[in-house]
Amino acid sequence: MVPLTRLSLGSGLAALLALHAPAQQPDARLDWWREARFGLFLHWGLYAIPAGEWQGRTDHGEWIRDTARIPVGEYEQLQARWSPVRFDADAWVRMAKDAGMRYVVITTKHHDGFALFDSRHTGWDVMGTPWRRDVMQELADACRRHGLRIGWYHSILDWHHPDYLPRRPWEAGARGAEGAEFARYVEFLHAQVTELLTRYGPIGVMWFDGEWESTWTHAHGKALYELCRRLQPDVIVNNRVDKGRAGMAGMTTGAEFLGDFGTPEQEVPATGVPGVDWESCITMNRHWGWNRADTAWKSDQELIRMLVDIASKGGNLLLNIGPTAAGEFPPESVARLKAIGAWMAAHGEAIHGTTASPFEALPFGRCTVRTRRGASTLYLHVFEWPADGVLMVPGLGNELRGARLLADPDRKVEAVRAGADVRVRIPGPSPDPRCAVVALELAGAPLVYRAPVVAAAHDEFVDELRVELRPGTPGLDVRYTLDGSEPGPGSPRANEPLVLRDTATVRTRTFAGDTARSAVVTRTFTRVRPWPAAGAADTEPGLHLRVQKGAFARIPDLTPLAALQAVAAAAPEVPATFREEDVLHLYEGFLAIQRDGLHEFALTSDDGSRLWIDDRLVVDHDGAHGPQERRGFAPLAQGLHRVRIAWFNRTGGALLRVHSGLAGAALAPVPLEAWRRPRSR
Ligand code: FHN
Repeated sequence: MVPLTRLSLGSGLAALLALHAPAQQPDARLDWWREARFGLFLHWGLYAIPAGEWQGRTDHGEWIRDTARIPVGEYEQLQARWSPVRFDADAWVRMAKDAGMRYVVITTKHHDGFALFDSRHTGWDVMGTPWRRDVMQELADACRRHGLRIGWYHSILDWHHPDYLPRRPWEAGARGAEGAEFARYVEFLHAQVTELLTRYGPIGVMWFDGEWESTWTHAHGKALYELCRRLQPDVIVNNRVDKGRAGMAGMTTGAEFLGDFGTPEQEVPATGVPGVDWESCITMNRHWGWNRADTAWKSDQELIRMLVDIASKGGNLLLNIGPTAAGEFPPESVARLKAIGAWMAAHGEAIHGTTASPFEALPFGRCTVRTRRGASTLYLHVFEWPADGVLMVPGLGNELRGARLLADPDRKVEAVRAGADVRVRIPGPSPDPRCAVVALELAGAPLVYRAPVVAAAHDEFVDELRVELRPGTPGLDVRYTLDGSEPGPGSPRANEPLVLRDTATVRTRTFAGDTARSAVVTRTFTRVRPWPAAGAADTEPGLHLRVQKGAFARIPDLTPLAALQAVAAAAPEVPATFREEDVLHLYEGFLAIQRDGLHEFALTSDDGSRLWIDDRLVVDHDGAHGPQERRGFAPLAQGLHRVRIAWFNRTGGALLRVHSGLAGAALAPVPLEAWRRPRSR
């Protein structure tokens, strides 16, 4: 039996109470948008004419004026070539509607500044082309004919307007900023937004972008948000109007920033956030604007599962198409819209008007929910069809009222209670391997007893480990066993955290009295021996550093660096003033560990980095990325341990920092005196 010591539960209870703090009332203005769940994003403009190609390179997109460094005068010549003779707004909107999309967001103006609408504030617009048609007017009218909402993508950033600052670095000389006044650009921006919100009828969404440059401030964002809401009080405005977006993860970082929804880009958040509205914008291939050479198309299965995953987390999917210069959707995009539409024809009720899953995770796929007075429907989205035809729905407490297969309503589906869970049996093959959906009819709103939370610093420990067992649903008892047997009503209650001093398998579930209410959670914690310290060595403070120039995308084979002359370094870090690009650092020496234990290490770097201790890879944070942290663990005995840290910086920002601490404790910078190198003779 494992000796146990009991500790107080104060902090755990506080955390549970915070878990269920009341969310602020959702803004009914977004109700249509939440119900929609699915929209079409369109990136269209002059950049469709070169179709991604310029002077032999074929990887450009809507940024081509910048990535191909096209002087503004040369880029302006595209205006005379704009003639999308096959543009048909009705055809576009019908394809979107048939795909199950409920709204369309189109680029009124991208970063190149070219307006796809008739703007009275510039000649750099579609009326200055031989084609002379207002795309926004035609698309807005078509959307209204087909019952879809229309939204405007509008770039704050503008590489054409003489008053926009800053200039692109590569053209700052040729296109000087003398006389440029950003305030005057802001007036122009407001004037065009006013045109877009006063001349085209009710607009569903203002989708701003290009807010990241330093000239755009929170004050500008606030004024622009207020302008939009003053002109159309019901319009929804994304969070890129202001300065609060957390990079490509897209969520808003603080309550002081404006914007009605978060905007993850090319990614789907790991989980939804109750009470937070968000929409992931995703391309069908790799480019937003049309690129003829881009054949990296996502499959319709990938796109359907992405839509399901997003809806199961309470978000929206804004799926992008880059129409061609002729005014057509690429055939690959059309095919994917049709495939998604065929799936939505049978499964749309499991997406539109649904809310997020009440489960933390489901082994077979995802779940969305539709609630109504006194009843609800769980839509079980099955990605992995079970060979035995059985789906287990964990911890579902509701009375069952029926079950059906959306794609094959005549097929027999049996749903029965199995203790704390519900067992759904659907003999035979999946009716849609991309994603089959079982609708489970329930009495009342979903009642899901979440499995207990098993909180511990790590799955391994050196001397002892604190393990906290918390009910996933407040108010239930948590019972557990430590010998691998199934917890029952007579098993010990986890009223306080456990302290393990030997390897143990914890199995736990929640109970209401003697009735099991949740699934069983099983986790094994292993006591390990610490890695032995190196023998006594004559060392001095600091590390050896070897430096190699080169453009790295990943950490290379480090063997060749041994031939390089080492210099002294106080620690594996770079100063905030560090600006060197295309460089690799290799730090080597010892790390002095003060006491036996499971130690945790955090590497924060821009770009990639790796940490080895005693030649074992402890943190792998390789790859080209921005300033991000990654952690790892190592069981270490007191004494000196060999250490190596490799880090490279490509271009732009540079950052390297190492924090450490005993697992479960707060991490702190490694003390300088802990870095040791062999004493130089
Ligand atoms: O720079 C733009 C990019 O061209 C594209 O419009 C995406 C889609 O939202 N947004 C910006 C990149 O984050």
